[in-house]
Amino acid sequence: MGVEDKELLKDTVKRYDASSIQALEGLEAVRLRPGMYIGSTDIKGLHHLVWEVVDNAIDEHLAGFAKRIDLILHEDGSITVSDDGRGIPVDRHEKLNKSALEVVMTVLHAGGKFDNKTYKVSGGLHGVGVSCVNALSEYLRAEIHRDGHIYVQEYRRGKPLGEVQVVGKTDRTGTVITFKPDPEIFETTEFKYDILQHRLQELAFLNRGLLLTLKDERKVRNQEGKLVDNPHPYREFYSEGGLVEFVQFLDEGRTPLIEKPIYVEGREGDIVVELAMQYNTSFKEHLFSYVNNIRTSEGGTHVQGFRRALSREFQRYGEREGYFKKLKFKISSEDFREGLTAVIAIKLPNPQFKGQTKGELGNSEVTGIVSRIVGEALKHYLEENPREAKKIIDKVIHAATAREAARKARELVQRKNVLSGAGLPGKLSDCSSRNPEECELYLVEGDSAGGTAKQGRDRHFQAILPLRGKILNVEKALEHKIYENEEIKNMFTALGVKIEEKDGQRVLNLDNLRYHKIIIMTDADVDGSHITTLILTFFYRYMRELIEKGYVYIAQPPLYLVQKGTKRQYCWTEEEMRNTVKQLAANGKESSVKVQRYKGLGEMNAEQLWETTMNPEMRILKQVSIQDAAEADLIFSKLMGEEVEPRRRFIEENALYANLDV
Ligand code: 0RA
Repeated sequence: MGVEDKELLKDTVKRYDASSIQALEGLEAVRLRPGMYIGSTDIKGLHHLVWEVVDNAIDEHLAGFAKRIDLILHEDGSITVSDDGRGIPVDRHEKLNKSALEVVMTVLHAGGKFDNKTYKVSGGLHGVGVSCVNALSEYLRAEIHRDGHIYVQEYRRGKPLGEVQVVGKTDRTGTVITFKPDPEIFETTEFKYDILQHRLQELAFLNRGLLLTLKDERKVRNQEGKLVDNPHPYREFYSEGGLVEFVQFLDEGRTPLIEKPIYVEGREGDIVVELAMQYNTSFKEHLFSYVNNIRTSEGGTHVQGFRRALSREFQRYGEREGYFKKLKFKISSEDFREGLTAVIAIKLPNPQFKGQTKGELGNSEVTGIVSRIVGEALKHYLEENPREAKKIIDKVIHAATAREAARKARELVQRKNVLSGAGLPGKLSDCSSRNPEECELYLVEGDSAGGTAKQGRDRHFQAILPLRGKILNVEKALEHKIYENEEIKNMFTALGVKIEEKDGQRVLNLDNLRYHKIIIMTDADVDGSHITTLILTFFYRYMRELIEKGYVYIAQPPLYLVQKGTKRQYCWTEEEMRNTVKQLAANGKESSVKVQRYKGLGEMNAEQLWETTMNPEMRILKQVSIQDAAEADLIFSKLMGEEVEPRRRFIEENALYANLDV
């Protein structure tokens, strides 16, 4: 036993002796209140199990051991996560009379006590320990390769099925964990390829040099419901270039302004800062931030530090070189970020997360550190690359000029609305109530579905605004064009919100907001989800406060109507539909049951639409979180580049993902 291991075990023993009873009850607590440990028991919570194990494996990579992590989705619904790290310690302690492996797998938070992980995440949903995964699995098998031996222990719902066994010899080290999520706990136990794939892709960029693989051995059902081989049996995720490649990936389809992304790496004390940034010819900012590999979709002190450094260094440089002399108005910090695509990833020992969804970094010491590291590097870059610097400054000046034009256009539109009385759009079928708290606005794709919704609604509190075709592509449009767009003008006036400008920053005035539920209702097909994504992107960029306040929802129309005789039942998933067919057929033939698949809202009549999608007693509404919207924005930033080919390919590859079913 190594000195380090001894120390680790001492720690465990201490903890174990002190609170053995509590510890034994620990996993029961996880099963009683799974939401407290993994956030939820829906599809998100289910995948948290996988990320918990993967996070541990990544810690082994960060500690300098694991080079690869392999995921296998098995036919029986279980998943294997294996790595080539050190392997979970297996040493047996005399007093404890338990293997360290068993302690890590069955004692809440023992994993953390064990190795004092430097960048362990606290506060967020990750970092709860592999014992939680064990507690929430119907079955789990841990296989450890260490010191030349293969050790195995199996568990059922967190309880060991036996002792740790030595089952063979090995010449490698690592951990292989196979688990099957417990259907008693989770609403759904089916892992989604797309969720896994996107996160692995992201992790590969965030951890350069780490190989991540995903093998899907499951059969899938085709259109006719037949089992066929998986269309994507195996994929590898690997990035040599890390964040630089991440930025290039995000900007695929956009035209870069400078030759290659600017890359910054630095460290102050325990805090490691990494940044890659590029400017492109678009007009939008795409900034993605991470803390210990976790996306911070609400930003925080690290983002603040970056922005501070960016404005400061470009402002100084531009002034010193006399580039701003001819300008008639002030440059705002927003102007330095137009057309900027950046990824900032920091690592720190005790992150504090705050905000609506804990997606915002709170550690105040981080702002100054990031600002110093990034500022120093940018100053250097500008000195060394005057030609690139000039290109960026030109772009900044252009942005400031466009912002000024947008302000004028916006004020014109907003003034007109005020001047023309109520100014509500002609297409709006308003509700009769004037109490925003009970009022709902349905944003409906297409005039015909809009008509059905108008007939079907409860006009007391439900208003309908049909949107024609695809609303303006916010990603590509110049800001002032946005305010000239009919659909977008209608949304602003129907909602009763105004954009105002304070110190060059846009702020949304919600004082006259007319509805507290804004419900996006589109077809349940690829086009529909595309439009939903588009509308969400718009809200995220121009009316983010509405999402933050929880006012934005997505309607979920049913996918199937199952009928037998006079019995009718709506179904929202394929699984539900199959079960309903079985139920209704009872002992009769399944062919006596009629299944209608709804492709669009247009296939429902007013009564059906009310019954399934609009009636508050019956309907399913998905509240949009800032994370959903940020996700939509990420999808869009790739979807809506300037070149057609990558966009088409991306839509094809992400048709499923784009429905935000995450
Ligand atoms: C406790 C201590 C050490 C590593 C691990 C747990 C560990 C956990 C997992 C979960 C998946 N893969 C893993 N790899 C390692 C430290 C090991 C040592 O000091 O030798």
